[in-house]
This record gives sequence, structure tokens and C-alpha cells, in this order.
Amino acid sequence: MKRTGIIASLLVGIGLLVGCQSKTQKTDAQSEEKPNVVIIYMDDLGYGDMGAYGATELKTPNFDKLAEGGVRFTDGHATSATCTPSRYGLLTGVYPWRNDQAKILPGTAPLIIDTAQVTIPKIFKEKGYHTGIVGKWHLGLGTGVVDWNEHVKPGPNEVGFDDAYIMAATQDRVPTVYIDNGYVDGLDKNDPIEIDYQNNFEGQPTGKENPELCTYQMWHHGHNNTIINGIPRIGYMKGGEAARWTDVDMADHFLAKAQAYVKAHKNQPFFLVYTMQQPHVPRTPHPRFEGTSGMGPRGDVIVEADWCLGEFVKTLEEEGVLENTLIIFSSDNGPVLNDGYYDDAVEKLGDHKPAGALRGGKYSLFQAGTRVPFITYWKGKIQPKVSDALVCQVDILASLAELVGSDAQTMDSEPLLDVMMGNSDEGRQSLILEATSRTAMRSGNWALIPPYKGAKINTQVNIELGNEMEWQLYDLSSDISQQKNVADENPEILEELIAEFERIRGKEYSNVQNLELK
Ligand code: NG6
Ligand code: CA
Repeated sequence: MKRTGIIASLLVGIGLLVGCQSKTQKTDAQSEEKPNVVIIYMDDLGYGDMGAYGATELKTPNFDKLAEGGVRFTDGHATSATCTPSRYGLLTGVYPWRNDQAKILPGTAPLIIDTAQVTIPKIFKEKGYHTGIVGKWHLGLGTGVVDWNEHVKPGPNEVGFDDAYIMAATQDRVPTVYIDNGYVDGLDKNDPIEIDYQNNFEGQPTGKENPELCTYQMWHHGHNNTIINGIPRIGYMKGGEAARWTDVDMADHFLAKAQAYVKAHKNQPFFLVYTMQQPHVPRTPHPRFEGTSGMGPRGDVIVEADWCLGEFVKTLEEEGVLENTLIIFSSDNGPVLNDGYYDDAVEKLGDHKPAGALRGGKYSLFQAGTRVPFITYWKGKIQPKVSDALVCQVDILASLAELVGSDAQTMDSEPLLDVMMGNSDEGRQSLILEATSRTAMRSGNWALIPPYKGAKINTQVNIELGNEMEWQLYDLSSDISQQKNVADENPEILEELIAEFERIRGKEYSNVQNLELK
């Protein structure tokens, strides 16, 4: 019996059955009381990168099935337009701009989550859940100097995950190895790993000096240090040959780990974070996905990720836990085409619009930086709908705390369980967004961007960053593409919004000294 009646669940809900059974003798009623939760987190998937959000050229049937069978949020946000800060905001429920370490990290960076801090997995653990993470981490490991040949800690295990099978940083950064609960998977101790982000190891080829060895993909900007699997990376690596990952197998590898996690823990409540690496660079589809999108590797890895999601959901179903599992699907930041390799992302794009109608992209303070696909799905529990409520990944912590009856709170996370379940459209009133250490604000349908010095466009990736020497104000209800700055026409609203922004953000936010110049 997978579902109990409404009365039984109400009884369970108010706790009458709590404590009647030991954890190992769990009843169906108790497993309903404690639904599993899975967060599926994409890397650089844009607002327009799936059918349900408007893509027509790119086929994503499994993403769409989730979106069309759950709540599809049209105004869901990451906290940041880059990865590390977004992941920090997601797991801790604290805005990343409050932590000056929450920036794109090298593979050698120390852990940036305080081990005493509240995190989503800790909340679940306290409620008797098993907790796991599979995939990209990118929140730092260790306390300063990491010896990759020993137990690498603190890391995910020390901030609440019972089980962690991760890559340390990104697919384009060394070390290019998987880490299994703090130990490099498959390491031969006679071939120790050495990592350096400043200096090369003597005699080792690099992308810069040996372009002829970049046989899988060539660097365009950055990414010209150690070459692994014919792909030049960020950072230098020596040793650990047997442990090095095979890029084209990464999607299958993480999928298998996520599936194994479900199979191993299906008989107890679990919380799993499955963070896929696609479509971040280097884009390395398994050969069976090569050419499937017609858009080159970027499209192909999205097709691959879509397949992975389908397989993963199938596993939940086959293991009999789909109807007792809340799935939250989102992305860590907006899209980018050329992010440092020659991979035809621009050349083969065709009419596809990775950001949909939004302006900007990854790294940008415009909406495409943080506004991303955001879906909640719970078969049989959540009724399909489209929600225009303003929600943010920083709210997942407090919302899931509500779900499991925890009173854990953080200063920034708003409890929006009703909204995430599709029972209310009352999202946040306002939201602070971050992009490469700059911040902006959403308040209702207004988007406010303070003045910032700096390039208007990052010409390497060809993305508008949102920098202007004046305040920008956009009315997204009539101008979702942020084409018309209406700050001058709305002096009173501007003043109110600036006051609201400064109340939350404090006064030290801009690199422009004279903020009177509006
Ligand atoms: C940038 C990298 C980019 C990507 C990004 C992190 C260069 C020139 N660019 O510094 O390729 O790795 O960092 O992406 O090195 S994120 O999604 O993890 O934030
Ligand atoms: Ca990312």
C-alpha cells in the first residue's frame, strides 16, 4: 500500500502515530508522513533551455514531463548568477552575498559552509532521514591545504550529508577525480595526486604550450593548464592517473550513483541532492548522445541530462517511492554559450534561445542570470499548474523545514511550502540577487539594478552584465526583456525601492562612489 487515506494522513500529520514504531519497523503511514525529497540541480541550464519553458528546437521530454505534471514556476530564481554562491544559498538558506567567500572557487578552496551552520541536510538528519549528495559540489573542501591522497575533510559529510559522491569543483577544474565520502575514488597510493592552481609541475604539457594535445576540445579563453582526456583544464594536476574520470561517462556515472542511492535507502526516508554537471563546460556528451540535438555539444548534453532525469524518475517509480517523493528541479544560474572552449555552442545554436525572452545570462544582473527553470513535482500530491509567484532557491530550506515539521530557520529563507506545493501563489515580495559580487533587487514586478562601474558586456562570453553608471529600473509586467529603463519616469517608486534595497542589503553595495548620480 503506497498511499493511506486522508484521515490516516491527517492523524499522522498531527503526530498521533509518532513514536509508535521504531525506525526499522516503519509503517506505510510513517513513510507517508516522511516523504522523500530529491533536489535535481542543473549547472548553467537557462530559462529557455527546455520545452516546457518555450524551447522548440531543443527536445526535453523528461524535463517537460516533470514541469507539466508539477508546479512550473515562471519566476523562480537562483540566488546568484554563478555556481558557488547559488549552491551556498540553496543549502544554507542564507544569501550568498553575506559570505564574502561565496565566489566561483578553485578546486583547492576550503569549505565555505561553516560546519556549525544550519543546512537542509542537517534539518533532514534531525528528523531521522538519510541524506545524500551525488554530483557537482563546488563549495570548497578542507580547511586550507588539501592532501588529496588522504581523507579530504571537512566537506559534504561534515555539513549534513551521510553519503557524498562528488566532483570537488567543476568539470573544467582540477582535480578531475570523483570523491567518495572524502576519499578519491580509485586512487592508487603509489601515484599520488598533486594539485596547484598557480604553478605547473615540471615537464607537464599544458593547453597553452601544447595545443596539439587538446584533441577532444580546444580552449578559447582560460582553460589552458593541464590537459586531461584531450581537454585542457583550469589548474595543474599531476598523478592520480587511475582515478581520473572519463568525461564522456560522467553523466552515466553520476546517474548510476544516484540510482544506487535510491535503491539502498528506499526503505527509510531520504533526502538526496543530485547535481548534474550539464550543460556546464566542457560539454562532453556520451557518444550515444553526440549529434542528437543538432546544436553541437551544448544541446547534446542537455538531451543527455534530460535522459538522465527520465532514467532517475523511472528508478523512483520502479523502487515504489515515486508517489512518496517530492522532486524539486532547478538550475544554479542562467545560460552561457561560449564559456571558454571551442565547442560550437554559438555556431550551431540556430534559433534556440537559451534564456528565452530574458536579457543577460550567466554572470549577469539582468534576469537571465538568476531566473531559471524551477519545478516542484510530487506524483499524486501536487496538482499540475503554472505559478507566477516569485520564489527563490534560498526559500527551499525553510519550506522543507515546514514539510518535515522542523522549526529550523535562517535570516533569508522564507517558508513557502504552500507555494511550492501549488496551493498558494503568494510568493516573496522582494528578493536580492547576486552576480559576481554585485547585487540587485526584485520587488514585485520591479527589477532594480544599482549603478556599477565596469564593462557592460563580458566580451569573452558575450553577455550583458547589467553595469550602468545610473540606477536601472524595469517594469517586468510589461517589459520582461528589460529593454526600457523607467527609473527617470518613476522617481517616487525608485526612491522607495532604493530604500527597501538598502534596508536589506545595507549601504555598501556599489563600486560607484557618488550614488546620487541617478
Ligand atoms: C569561470 C570560467 C568558466 C566557468 C566559471 C564557473 C574562465 C575563463 N571561465 O571563471 O568557464 O568555469 O568560472 O562556472 O576560467 S560556475 O557555473 O561553476 O559558476
Ligand atoms: Ca553553474
